Amino acid sequence: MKLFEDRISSAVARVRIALALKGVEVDSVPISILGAEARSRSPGYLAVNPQGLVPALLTDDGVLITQSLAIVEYLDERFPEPALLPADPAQRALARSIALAIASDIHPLLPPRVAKRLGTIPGAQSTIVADWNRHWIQEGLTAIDALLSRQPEGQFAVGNAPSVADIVLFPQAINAERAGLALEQWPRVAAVISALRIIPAFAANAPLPRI
Ligand SMILES: N[C@@H](CCC(=O)N[C@@H](CS)C(=O)NCC(=O)O)C(=O)O
Repeated sequence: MKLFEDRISSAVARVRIALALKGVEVDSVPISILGAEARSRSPGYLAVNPQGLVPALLTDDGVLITQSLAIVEYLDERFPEPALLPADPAQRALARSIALAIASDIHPLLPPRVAKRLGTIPGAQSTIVADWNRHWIQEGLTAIDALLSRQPEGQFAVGNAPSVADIVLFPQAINAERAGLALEQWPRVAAVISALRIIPAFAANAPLPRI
């Protein structure tokens, strides 16, 4: 399999963590997403993924899968151990809902294409991108912390094993710290991230810092 990726991407980090948890190796195809020479907007990559986004996974059968959560679920179905979704239907739905609350409602406000557009708004201050990012991460993780607090206290976001909820939460929390937000303000998020930091599949696959 081939993974089209830029290691600064938190959406890529989700797929990388899932691959590492399952012990599956892929060939990496680097696709830079930042700057004027970003390959993600090149005609060659747009022919692969018309959205011009990473990650994208090319299966050994030649099927191109876009969207990190679709890729994670594909990997979970193809390589069932360890399961990335709890067996219990309600827990399974909760894990998906935490993952989607981040992947659909926080992350889409934060990627480079949004920052680029914000920076071109006439009269925008130079701090607009940092302020914008901090605001949406702050609001989003506050809600996630409240959702996690409804769960019985445990090591992980939902249930007693890492799930898709942890896979999506981890990169987002790392980026929150890099944006200058202390995780301690969200006690349940902080506790889950402390547990995940010592799992090699998570620790080795955090999104790389943007230089
Ligand atoms: N919903 C997509 C989001 C993908 C996405 O936004 N990827 C970012 C990196 S985290 C990207 O490729 N950004 C390029 C850009 O914003 O121009 C997924 O989960 O895969």
